[in-house]
Amino acid sequence: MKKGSLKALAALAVSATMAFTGATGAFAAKFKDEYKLTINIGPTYYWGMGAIKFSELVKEKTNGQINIKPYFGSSLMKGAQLKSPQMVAMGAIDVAYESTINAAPVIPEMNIFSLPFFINTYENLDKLTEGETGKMIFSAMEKKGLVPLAWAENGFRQLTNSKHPVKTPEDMKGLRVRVVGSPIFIETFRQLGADPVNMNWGDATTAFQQGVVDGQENPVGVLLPVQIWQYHQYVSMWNYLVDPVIIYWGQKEWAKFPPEIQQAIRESAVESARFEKALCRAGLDGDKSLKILKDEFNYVMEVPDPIKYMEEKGATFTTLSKEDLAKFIEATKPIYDKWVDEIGKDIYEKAKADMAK
Ligand code: X2X
Repeated sequence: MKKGSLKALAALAVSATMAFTGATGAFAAKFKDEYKLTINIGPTYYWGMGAIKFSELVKEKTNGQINIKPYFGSSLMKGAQLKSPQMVAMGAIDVAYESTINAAPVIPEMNIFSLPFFINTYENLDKLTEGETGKMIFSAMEKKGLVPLAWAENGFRQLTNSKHPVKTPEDMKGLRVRVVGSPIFIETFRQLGADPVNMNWGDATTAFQQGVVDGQENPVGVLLPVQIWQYHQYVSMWNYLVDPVIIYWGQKEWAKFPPEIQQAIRESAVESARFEKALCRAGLDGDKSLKILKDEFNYVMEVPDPIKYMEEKGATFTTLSKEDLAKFIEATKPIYDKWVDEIGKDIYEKAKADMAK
């Protein structure tokens, strides 16, 4: 074959490939090799499994065109867990699978979930995220240069400690508790007479091992992978507040995607969030989430009853009665006096109205 005809053949092959890949072919060259995802915890946490599911679904639904790599333990920010919204808005990180607690310093409306003893049940939480409150948070994110995609979950946060069962505010006195460095947490624990120590999650696990703190607060889905019972025997199931997880992209980068790619990513976020939320709630909401996992995702939980599992490992659970909770509500009133204004009266009223529906 002559040199000229070989060239012609190659040109033909190129144009055939372009015709074959269709409309997206025109964009293909613009996609990055890797889209960086930030997440504060590790891959073995339910929350981490949600991020992995998200990246797998995106790959599948975009025919391999979009490749998301999760960076665990806030490693893109050297562990500085409260920095994700700025980094994503700037475009230094593409996407976050992040807790509302970690984004609240930038989006104060998210502190609505951190008002102590305000939400308390999954039913209330769903009313907020699916209601006017959720819309208001998403629009606040849009104003900060973010594209919110879906609501996932970390969960209702429970108190653990190595000293004694905590049932009333008196039991909190002097307890050295690791909290996230978000101001509402520090103030709430001070208000209860505890000694809060703010620390990134990356340092917290070492602090538990070394006994630098007496306690911490996190949902069951975090207590399991860190095997908290090894350090803290006592667990108070007080559902005092909750952190949803939101999957969000940065607006500038998002605008570069053609609509069908945006659609595929959005669908993947929603589907992964449904899976992740069910993992976090499994065994804590009757058989509802266990059934979602089995029926929709063909997934069988390794730990279908997390409380029983932790008890068998040596944890002692304390459940708070209505009277005990009333004491905590009374003791944390000053937090509302200050924080409702900071979060916004408007969203506070919307949240109450959503829960009353
Ligand atoms: O830092 C925490 O406590 C954690 C892991 O729950 C969050 O990222 C909010």
